[in-house]
Amino acid sequence: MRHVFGIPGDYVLGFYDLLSKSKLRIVNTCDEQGAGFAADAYARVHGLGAICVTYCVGGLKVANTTAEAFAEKSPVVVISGAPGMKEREKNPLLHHKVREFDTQKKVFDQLTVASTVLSDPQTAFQEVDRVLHAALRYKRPVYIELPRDRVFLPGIAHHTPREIHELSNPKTLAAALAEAVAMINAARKPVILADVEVHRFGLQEELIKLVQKTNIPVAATIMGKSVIGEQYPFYLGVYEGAMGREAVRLYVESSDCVIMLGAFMTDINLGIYTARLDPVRCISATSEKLSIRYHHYEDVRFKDFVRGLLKTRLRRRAPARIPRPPAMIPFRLANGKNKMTIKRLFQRLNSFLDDNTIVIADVGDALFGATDLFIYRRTEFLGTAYYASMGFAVPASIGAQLAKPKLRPLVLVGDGAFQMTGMELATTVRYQLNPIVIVLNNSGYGTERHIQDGPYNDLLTWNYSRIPEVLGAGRGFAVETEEQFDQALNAARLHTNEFCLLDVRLDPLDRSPALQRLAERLASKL
Ligand SMILES: Cc1ncc(C[n+]2csc(CCOP(=O)(O)OP(=O)(O)O)c2C)c(N)n1
Ligand SMILES: [Mg+2]
Repeated sequence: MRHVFGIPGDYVLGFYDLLSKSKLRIVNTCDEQGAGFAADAYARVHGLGAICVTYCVGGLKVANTTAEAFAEKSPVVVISGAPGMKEREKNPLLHHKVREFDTQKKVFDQLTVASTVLSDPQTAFQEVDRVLHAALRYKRPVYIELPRDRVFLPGIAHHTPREIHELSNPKTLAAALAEAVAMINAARKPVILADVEVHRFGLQEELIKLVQKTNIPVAATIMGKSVIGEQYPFYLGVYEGAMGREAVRLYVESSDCVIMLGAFMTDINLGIYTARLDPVRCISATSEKLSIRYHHYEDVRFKDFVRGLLKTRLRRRAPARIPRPPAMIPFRLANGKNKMTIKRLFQRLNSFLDDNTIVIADVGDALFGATDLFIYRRTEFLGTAYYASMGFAVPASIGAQLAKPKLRPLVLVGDGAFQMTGMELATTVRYQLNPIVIVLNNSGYGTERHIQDGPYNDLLTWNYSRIPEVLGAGRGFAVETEEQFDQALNAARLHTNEFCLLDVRLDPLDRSPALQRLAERLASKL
């Protein structure tokens, strides 16, 4: 890890000074929430991310982004400054304190897998090891509080960071693998359902090897979209119950052995619970549990199970006939003067993406429409398809690009979400990043309009394409027609030294087919 995101304050200034003299690079965002989303994206792409903020006023602002990292399994280390231990005696009213000195710590206990207050130099290093280990083991956020009078105290000398390697119980692992192999080999029509943890645990190569070894086809969930390059011939598409493509649903639900790898059974992942996956036909392996039919195995690590499968005698079968994602329709400008629509926007983007793009979708039709995008390489798609906090995408592009500078982010963001955190574009200018940001400007909270509409779904229209004037950098494009969109994208591709923002004006009621299906389901649940 080479970057730490955040905003300083007096309770953490001492540590910021140490940070600035270290090999880590501090990335200042405009708002702590921006830092939180950036660190989350950094963690998703790189494997670990960090934010450093001040006590309560900063810390509580990243409660939401930490909640997201927890819910969607992203290992973010939250470091917060705090009043010194000496200052806490007699409970004085120091600035930023909410109720008790440990109020913020208690909040983060709920939002992280491990937390610590580094109050004792004797145990501080061990504590850091413990929480970092938890972040890596569970791929979830952790919290480290630094009382400001402890920052410069020496810890115990000669500490070597302990690498803790948790092991599977070899006998349980062997038994689980034996049952899995027997079930898979006996199956007539096995299928793999790959989800988010394949990405978080870096098992994409193993997944491809497993498929190559067995010729078993793969579907992904919407959260796991792009864990496998979508150009692979054994890739079915996104499975999301009745919400997704019917051919994929039929194939997966008629399988007699669904091998679910790292699957997260959320409502959106399961197409608002329209998925029909009978446990008796399933193998489900995650970092938390392993079940095969109705049997549960304890103490088997997800990685060991997936790697273990590669070493077993899984039968190689004749390639099955599978439904493939629909061929990309080459985008042709039928009539350039046509008004832009969501559907045409995604069609055009399909041919724009290449190996060097990372697509980052915010909540709303940016995410739903993106289901049908064709992602070339694995992992190069980020979205918050479960916790679904608006405002993720623009700051996430900062974290993603710093984690992998070769990638140029393509941000898809609704106007509502953009109004929350879009000004983090300033941070992209400061750190010389160059995202292409497409604002889906439908004058409001479009997703909600389709569930239940009212004046509360309207937004003030901003002149998004003129933001570069305010920031003194970047290029803006106002897009009304297909022709303008096409031209703006081409110009953005060539304009690589700073951000480009496309303000794409859409009809307030326009929507992608995926959003239409989703809104119908959600409206029936109100
Ligand atoms: C932080 C946050 N606040 C509120 C919501 C509820 N919500 C879900 S979708 C949505 C509208 C999103 O509007 P916009 O970003 O313009 O995208 P669109 O739906 O128009 O495509 C809202 C308000 C949310 N998901 N996250
Ligand atoms: Mg909108």
